[in-house]
Amino acid sequence: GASPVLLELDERAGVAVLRLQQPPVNGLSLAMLTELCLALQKLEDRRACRGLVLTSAVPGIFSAGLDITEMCGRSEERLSEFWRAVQELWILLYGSRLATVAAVNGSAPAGGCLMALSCDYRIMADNPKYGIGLNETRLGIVAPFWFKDSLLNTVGHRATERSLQLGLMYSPQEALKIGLVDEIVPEDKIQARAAEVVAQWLAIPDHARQLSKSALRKPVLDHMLMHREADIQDFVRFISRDAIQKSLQKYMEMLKQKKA
Ligand code: CO8
Repeated sequence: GASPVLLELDERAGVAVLRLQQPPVNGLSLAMLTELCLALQKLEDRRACRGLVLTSAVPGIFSAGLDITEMCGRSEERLSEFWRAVQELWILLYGSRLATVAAVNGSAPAGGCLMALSCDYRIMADNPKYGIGLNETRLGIVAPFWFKDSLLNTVGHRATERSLQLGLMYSPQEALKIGLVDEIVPEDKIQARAAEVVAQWLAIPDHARQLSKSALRKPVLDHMLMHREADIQDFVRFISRDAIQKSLQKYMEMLKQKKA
């Protein structure tokens, strides 16, 4: 089928637009993660590219986060491979040399929210139907430490405590209020606004902006890199538990019923 990652580079502006296109909900399967990492690495290696807008080509959905079926009834080997790919996506995006802007033009639960949090700036479409947040506890699972750190370093300790324990999904207005997104704009203006913002960030000399970014993010990245293998083992052990498998199955059934 068509590629799940649409990539467009404006050489003159030095800005790439990456659109997620994996219907119905831009779920992050292993295949999708692999494509996404390849695209990001390609941009990272392209001297002509200095900025990135990350957005969705699926109406109403930024990304539903990790593809839950990747965590149901899989072998340990497959789960490890999947989790390594999730880590890789975060490492590339959180540590990118590019100025990155998330144009959140739809719902962004869990892994979707993490992708947005990994960017330098978040713009969300002002549609009260959309939600953003780390809702892991609602599935009976737990956001890993680097998901937690990404949120903590964006919204602070108190908001993170409530947010993670309750698995809160925020409307655009609420997300703006706690600083989970930086601005909200009418839905039809979001791509134009993202281009404006990325241009603002690119007006700063790259080396100075990059060193400032790295000063804030390197400790968080180093912490993950140091514990990467243990984090994979923890994930595999946790997700393989019977009780967790049951909980994920229940959540998937709830998603399907909601539809009927
Ligand atoms: N994975 C797999 N399938 C999904 C997912 C998903 N994350 N989300 C939705 N789907 C499926 C639905 O089951 C449905 O399938 P079908 O057509 O076969 O019935 C189809 O996609 C369309 O979904 P909806 O009908 O629900 O579409 P809507 O447009 O009404 O709603 C939403 C879209 C808002 C995205 C909604 O689908 C939703 O809330 N989905 C759940 C998202 C979610 O909770 N994601 C969490 C994933 S976990 C994660 O990312 C981090 C895990 C960290 C692991 C740590 C362990 C230690």
